[in-house]
Amino acid sequence: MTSEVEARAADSGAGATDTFRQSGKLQGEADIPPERVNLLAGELIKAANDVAEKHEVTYEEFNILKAWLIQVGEDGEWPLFLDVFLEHTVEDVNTRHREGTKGSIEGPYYVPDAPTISSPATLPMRPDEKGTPLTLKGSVTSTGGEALTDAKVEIWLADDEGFYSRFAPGLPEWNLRATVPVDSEGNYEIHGIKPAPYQIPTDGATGKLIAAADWHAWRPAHLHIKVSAPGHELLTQQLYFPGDQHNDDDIAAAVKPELLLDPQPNGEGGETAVYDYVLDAQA
Ligand code: MBD
Ligand code: FE
Repeated sequence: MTSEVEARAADSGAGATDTFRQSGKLQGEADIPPERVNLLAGELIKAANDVAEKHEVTYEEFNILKAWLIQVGEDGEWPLFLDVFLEHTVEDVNTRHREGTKGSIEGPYYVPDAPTISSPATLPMRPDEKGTPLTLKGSVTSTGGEALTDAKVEIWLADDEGFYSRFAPGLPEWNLRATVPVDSEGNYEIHGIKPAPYQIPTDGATGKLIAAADWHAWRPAHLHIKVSAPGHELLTQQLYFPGDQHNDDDIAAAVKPELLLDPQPNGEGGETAVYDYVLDAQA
């Protein structure tokens, strides 16, 4: 069934492009002053020229680069490519000032407004959803230690085969996605599954580069989370599992030691992990 899997991976790339276009992320940001564009675009182009000079790039290599750049766009994989290879640095420089919980990259597969489910929440899942049951629970507080009782936790997970709902056909619309408001004490509890290690789509242009360079396409198993509360900075984050073979060589370089869970067996075949969030107040 290789062709079915390939079709689904390619759909994920194109879906991420549509999702980005509809996300509203460009509003108010389309007006970067010329000095700044000159600085950033100028240095980026200079860096590319320096590589061409240093390694004496051939016309064959130059033309393969052109064809590949065209293909990334045709496959709808610019969000995928940029989120995998660049977002970690952008995330890092934009959250350095924080005292609260560490964040990580959003990646290409977030969708806002997932159904609200009150805590303790069970994620929308198929009756035969594969994967070890996982409960994630904890508190949401300010850096001053007060419970943030109007916080909400959004979560989105790939299924056991590495597919995200809304980006791969054949999955229920909101499978493994939810918005969970904390309870009256500022605590949350979410029941879902432990995702599997994840391979980014290998059949598109991004995968072609990875194969051509003899890299690997793996990310460690991860949970995607956003935690928000009025008056506080939005936390976009991922959580990981100790011992995952790819924690130290994530293709997206998005693992931090503070983001490793410590899940414990719950005695019923599943696991429970506690993770407490601390949000910085908005400046
Ligand atoms: C993912 O699931 C992901 O989290 C990132 C960062 C890139 C591609 C797929
Ligand atoms: Fe992901």
